[in-house]
Amino acid sequence: MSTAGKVIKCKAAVCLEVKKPLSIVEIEVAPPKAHEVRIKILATGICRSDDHVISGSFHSPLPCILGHEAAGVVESVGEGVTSVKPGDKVIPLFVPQCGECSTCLNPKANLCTKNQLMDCNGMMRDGTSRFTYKGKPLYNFANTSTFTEYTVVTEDAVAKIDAAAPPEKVCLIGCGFSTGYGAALKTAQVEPGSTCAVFGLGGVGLSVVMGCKAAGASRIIGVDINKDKFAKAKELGVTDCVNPKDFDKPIHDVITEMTKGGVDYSFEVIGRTDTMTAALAACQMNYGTSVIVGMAPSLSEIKFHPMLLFTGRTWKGSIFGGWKSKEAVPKLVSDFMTKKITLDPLITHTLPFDKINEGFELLRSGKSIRTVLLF
Ligand code: COD
Ligand code: ZN
Repeated sequence: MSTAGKVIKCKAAVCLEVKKPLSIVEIEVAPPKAHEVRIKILATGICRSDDHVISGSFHSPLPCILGHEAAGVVESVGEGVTSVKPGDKVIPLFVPQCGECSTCLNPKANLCTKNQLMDCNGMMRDGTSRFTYKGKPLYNFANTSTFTEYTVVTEDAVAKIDAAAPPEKVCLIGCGFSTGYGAALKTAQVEPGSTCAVFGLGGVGLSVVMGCKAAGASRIIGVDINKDKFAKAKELGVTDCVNPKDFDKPIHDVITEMTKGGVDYSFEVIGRTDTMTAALAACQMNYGTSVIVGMAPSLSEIKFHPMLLFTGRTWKGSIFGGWKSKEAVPKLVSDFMTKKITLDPLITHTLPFDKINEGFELLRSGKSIRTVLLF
């Protein structure tokens, strides 16, 4: 029996309050309105950004449904939707691509002005929610909300992908992989033979490593305070691993000495202001470029000596790897299908959706790179 046009009752993991486990409850998901798409989620990854909301370090209105790294299948579409149809395999996009705004019209930019990352009000664009729990609306997260059996997104926040793509793998293209890989290839545009330093060797940092390697970097220095991350980092292309805890001087001084003046490209993939400045200081003063990939806590500010930039360094940020989401995601999925890119090393755990809180514990304890939840 078709569910199109009807309210769907389904299971979701709801974040009711900060610093508490998610609650697995039954919610109601309204049909998509015009230019919206309702998706049945097949697999979703757990990303550190979701945990930033649970821990309270990143503010998003609650109660909400987190999750932004997923793959699924279109259940139904609202009026006027033309780019996807029921049955299509898709990846929701936490950075939309409307195709019309000043960003979308500029080939150099990807952060569509319709994104909800900066001032997330947790609602659809008409100011209402498609999710209801106990008769009250639930907020969404980052245009996507994938910790639920069904979600509704706008048409510009969903990409159609190869029908044969395995959802339990390609869900990572919805965030972690693309964010890191693109930071190296698109934002920094790492060149063959260059030296790189990657601060933070989680799922996103390792994807930066893969991007640096694909670009032909000759030396990739991996920085992490958890030495258990080093074996996999080396497998993926890191040439030197350094643990800031092993030195009694600042890590940027260590890297500057190792590279006789600093790296060509550094990446901050932790989300801390102190490591953002350290990564900037670790790149070569005349021509080094440092890319901020991690999201710092909502209320944080950075204090740094202007000399770090005055001497010539470039400081950049990168969201979703600089990719124009709706057009890049299907291509990245094709690259996975043709084995140009690999995702398997990033997936350390696969759990049923009901064990989502266990998945978050694995992330917090540093034991997992990516946990993928299956529905
Ligand atoms: N020095 C060195 N390494 C450290 C330090 C430190 N002081 N503190 C932590 N680390 C290491 C940890 O041991 C860990 O290995 C790594 O840093 C962080 O990895 P994870 O697994 O916790 O996190 P990831 O890789 O899943 O995500 C990291 C991001 C920083 C990318 C993420 O937290 C984030 O901020 N994402 C925002 C980017 C974005 O665009 N999000 C949009 C979705 S809403
Ligand atoms: Zn993410």
